[in-house]
Amino acid sequence: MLDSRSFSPGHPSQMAKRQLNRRQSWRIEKIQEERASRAARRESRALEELEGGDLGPEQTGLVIAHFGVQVEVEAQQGEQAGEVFRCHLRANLPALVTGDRVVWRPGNQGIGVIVAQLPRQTELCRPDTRGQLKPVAANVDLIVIVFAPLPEPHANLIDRYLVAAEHAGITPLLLLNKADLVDEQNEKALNALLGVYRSLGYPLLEVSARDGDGMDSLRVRLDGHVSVFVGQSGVGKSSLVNSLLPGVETRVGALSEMTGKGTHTTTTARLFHFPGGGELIDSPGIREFGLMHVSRADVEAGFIEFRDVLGHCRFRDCKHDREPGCALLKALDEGRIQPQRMASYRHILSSMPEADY
Ligand SMILES: Nc1nc2c(ncn2[C@@H]2O[C@H](COP(=O)(O)OP(=O)(O)OP(=O)(O)O)[C@@H](O)[C@H]2O)c(=O)[nH]1
Ligand SMILES: [Mg+2]
Ligand SMILES: [Zn+2]
Repeated sequence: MLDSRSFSPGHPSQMAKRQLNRRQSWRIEKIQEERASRAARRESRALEELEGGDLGPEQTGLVIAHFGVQVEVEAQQGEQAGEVFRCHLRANLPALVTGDRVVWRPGNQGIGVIVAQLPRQTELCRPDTRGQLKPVAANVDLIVIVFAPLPEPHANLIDRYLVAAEHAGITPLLLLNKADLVDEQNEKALNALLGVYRSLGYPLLEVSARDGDGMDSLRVRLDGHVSVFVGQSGVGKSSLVNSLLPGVETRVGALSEMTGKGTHTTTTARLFHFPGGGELIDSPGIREFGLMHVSRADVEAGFIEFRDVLGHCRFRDCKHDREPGCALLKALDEGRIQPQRMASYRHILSSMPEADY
């Protein structure tokens, strides 16, 4: 979750506020550090106890959820296949995420120890509040970018997800949920938005988790895939999971009456199985998707309509701003690149640190 307001060096008024609060935030940081080190000590004691007792044989498992220092692992082998164990992590393991495959050993009372992480096929990443690249889901092969008439969709956020999907080499699917809320007022803007992505050739579905409209075609599209639902808070990701998998009952939260935005109801990515095969990861909604870890070339590669155009500018270091002989500007002029996408591209670049240009 990334809220740029909390760390952008930005406004003078914020600076003053921050200085006032510096002492306070220093104190909070100290308390958090102490709390974390106490948790780490507890964790290593628990681990020692487990390792000292009777542990079952090494076997493979699937990380289905993540809780601070521990993860939930589903057994994939033997009699206990399908059972869920809360697992401690041996020291020196890399950070695990939902969807990771691991080697682990069961202990007693539903507790186990992770011994190793198995290689990832794919990795969907996003930067944390410090701009550090963090994986959020592993081994998915379909990124479902969910948006809705309400909260109002941001094309730039969709474009950022598309860049992340292209970067990770994972197929994206655009999903308009809450189709029941399409009305005369929002229809025109929504159709324009959908038109942009349709003309780029991205697959697109319109559904209503509430009424069930279109849910069958979504089910068919997800069949046999490992999918992750991403998108703004409140677009209905968890509601979609509930509609697709009756009985699961993930928590759903109403939009804020004040802002019309989501209330960040889902707090950890969780994996669910389809009875007929395939998996689905519900992820926490975000406010803003920073892409500070990718280079300018990565961003450009994420705009699929730029591909045939790039490399044809007169200057090799063209910034596609107002340079003469710029192939992108020409394509924009001729309608081969849509103004909204060009604006999005510029917005993403302007949010990246200078050094990445
Ligand atoms: N009208 C309508 N409302 C819906 C639909 N799907 C979900 N909602 C409502 O939208 C609100 C948010 O739904 P959630 O499923 O919690 O949204 P989310 O994307 O999981 O939100 P986070 O977990 O915060 O990221 C709830 O009040 C749902 O009842 C739909 O198809 N139509
Ligand atoms: Mg949710
Ligand atoms: Zn150019």
